[in-house]
Amino acid sequence: MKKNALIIGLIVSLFLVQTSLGQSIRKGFDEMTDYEISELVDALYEIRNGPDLMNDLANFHGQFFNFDNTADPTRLDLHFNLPDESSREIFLAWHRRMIFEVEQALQEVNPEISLGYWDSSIYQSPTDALWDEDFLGSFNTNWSLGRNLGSNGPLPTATDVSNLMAMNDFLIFSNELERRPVHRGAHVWTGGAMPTPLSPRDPVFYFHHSFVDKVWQDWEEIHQSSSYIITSMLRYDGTYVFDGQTLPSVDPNDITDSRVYGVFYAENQLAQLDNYIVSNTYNPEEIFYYQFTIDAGDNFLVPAGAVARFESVNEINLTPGFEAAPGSSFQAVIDTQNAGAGKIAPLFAQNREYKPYPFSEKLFEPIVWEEGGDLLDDKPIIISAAPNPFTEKITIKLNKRKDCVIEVFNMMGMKIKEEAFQNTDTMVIKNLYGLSSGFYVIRVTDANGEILVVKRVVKM
Ligand SMILES: [Cu+2]
Repeated sequence: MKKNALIIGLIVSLFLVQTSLGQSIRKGFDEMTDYEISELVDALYEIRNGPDLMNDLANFHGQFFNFDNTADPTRLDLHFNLPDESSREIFLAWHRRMIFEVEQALQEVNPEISLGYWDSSIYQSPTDALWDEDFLGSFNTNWSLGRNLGSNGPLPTATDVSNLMAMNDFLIFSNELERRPVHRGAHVWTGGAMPTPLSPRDPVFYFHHSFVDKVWQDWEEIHQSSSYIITSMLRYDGTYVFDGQTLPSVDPNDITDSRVYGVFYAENQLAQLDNYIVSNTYNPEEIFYYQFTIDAGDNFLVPAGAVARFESVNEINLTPGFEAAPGSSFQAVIDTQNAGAGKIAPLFAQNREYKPYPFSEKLFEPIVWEEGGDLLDDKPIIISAAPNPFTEKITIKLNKRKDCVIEVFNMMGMKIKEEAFQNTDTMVIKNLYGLSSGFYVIRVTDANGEILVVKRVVKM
């Protein structure tokens, strides 16, 4: 069911959302070839010449970093909106869209490259290849980033990651991911710009946020229940102009699967490509490059008229469910050039222009990173709202007993139902079969009318 829904979702988003589709296999930095590393490094230098996207993103990120909404509850921001501001939460979706914007700019320099990710639960040494002078090391001096590797840890453990995977509620997962070392760790451990609101100035930000994005994608594969209350995002609300172009409007609920952007994550020398339709909206030729094994099947479609190429140094397996339709142009090739000494990069490295960021002590003031302790405070959280999608009734479980009122709203904001409950952690709302299918919002308030928690659900 999910697969068909995804494909329909992809088709719908092509026509309605009008996001550009890229394509990429993002791999751990440790799995990138010398060719990919040198091309990516060059492209990172290159995209700061001309319209400086990276600086624009850093300034935007700094400007809308985080606001306490008590003064103006409508003011949006990008971070730390949970657990008490769930209706404004966009952390994971916003950063997914933002790193995709950078990846597209990099692919304009070289369509064969993708972002890589830094799994900071494994790679925890300042001497890892990621920090080599010919990888991300050179940016530290050339861009005045002021890194201080390893100074303020801690980086996450493998247990931190697996604990996240076990969480059932999306908003709890998002909150824990953001505040604890899986996200926070790499920011403080790297030092310099990274623990500040201008962190997107450091290229390692994109490697780190690719990892955060992969953790979300892995979680979504298991739980399939990422869901936002908010339907538009800052910068991607259809009004922001960069370099003469108005950026498309993005509903965070349309990008809860990274495949919407043609983004796949490879690990352990395997890239599994599934549930995707090649569209060429962004790239006239979608190139999926991975040094190790590419397995493609399970509803991976290259429709008539579409152009796609798989390229591996080692192995490509086309398994049942893979389809290249008559009239499509599809190639699967083994990259023999790269099997040996490595593809020779058409270097413009010699002509690199270094554009250091103007150092400003004030702008580099570190963020005070909040611990995730909020979840232990007095506010109840929804453990589950099931079934979701629902048909006739829905059962809501809180993590603690409470006197509360449950309200159900439709997406126009009209209240459909209201029921009060005393000293309970399990509430059943019945007689919902008459509702038309679509999205609804469930709001739990306490006896004083204070909003405790809000959750979006789907009527089948
Ligand atoms: Cu951020």
